[in-house]
Amino acid sequence: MEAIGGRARIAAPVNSFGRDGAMFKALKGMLAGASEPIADDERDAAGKPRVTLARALKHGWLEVWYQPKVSLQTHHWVGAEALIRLRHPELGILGPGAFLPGASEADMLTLTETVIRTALRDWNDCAAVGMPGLHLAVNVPASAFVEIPIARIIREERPKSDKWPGLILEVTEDEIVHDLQMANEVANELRQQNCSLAIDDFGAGYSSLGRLRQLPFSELKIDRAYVMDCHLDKMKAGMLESIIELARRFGLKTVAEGIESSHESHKLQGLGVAVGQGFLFAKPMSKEDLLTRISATTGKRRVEQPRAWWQFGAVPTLRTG
Ligand code: G
Ligand code: MN
Repeated sequence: MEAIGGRARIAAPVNSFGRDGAMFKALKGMLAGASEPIADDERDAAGKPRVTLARALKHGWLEVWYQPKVSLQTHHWVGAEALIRLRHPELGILGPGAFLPGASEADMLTLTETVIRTALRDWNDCAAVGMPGLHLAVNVPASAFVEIPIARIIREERPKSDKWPGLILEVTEDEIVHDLQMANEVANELRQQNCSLAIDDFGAGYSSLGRLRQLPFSELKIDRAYVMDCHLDKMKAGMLESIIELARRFGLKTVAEGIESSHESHKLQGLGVAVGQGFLFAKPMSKEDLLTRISATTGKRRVEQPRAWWQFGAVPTLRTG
């Protein structure tokens, strides 16, 4: 794989930002709720819509939702993970399992770039309702670090406020261990923008512990498989102890994913995990719901700011005070 310097390979996502490009349509749809009718060839024999990422981009059906990450000690929100959802006119809200399998690499890159830009923009709204400390995270396939100028996009589109805590980019461990040099270069560029990498779904794949030490991550997200029933399963608790010890030694913050019960939450807290995410605390929610919930905690009212898609490129002004 080329190092990140290989920016000549910046392809589809940036070019597709043009008037007729996929990015243009994705953003237009996301921001304005635009929708084209579903064509007959987009249905199966029984007339049921066949949903794919390409069609979702074309129709503007994608939305960025957020799932809060909480301090296991205080249960206060400390961050939120951006998760893609598809709002289908006939089928309702769909998760990524329904439309990402089989997607082309170009469409995955368009999606990734759109989510990054959206999360950078959405932080301003979180800050405006009184939660500037909310650390947002996005999921990034390793290929995107080579194909998209992520550091440049962040530099250009990031909120200019000094309260901005940066963006966390979640990458799965097995994807990034293949190219350590690339990962380190990316991490250095990101650090200059106050951003960092997190290992996603840790424990779901396999990676040598020695390798982990060489990787420039600052957060380790423990896979749901280790979390489920960890208060009952001694084997799991033992493995969690090793993972947490490893993270401590390498200076990584631990985040447990998929916490569904208070038993699991207490067990993880006892083992030394600082941050948790899961249905126990909050399910993924639309940005509207996120802002409403933040507003209810901070007491800071939302000021509706309708924003048209063509204003997307502009740096939003930060409302303070
Ligand atoms: O791979 P990653 O951890 O980024 O995926 C997050 C996914 O896990 C999201 O699609 C989200 O809806 C789902 N999820 C989040 N919390 C829980 C949970 O507590 N239980 C279950 N079953 N799924 C969850
Ligand atoms: Mn993730």
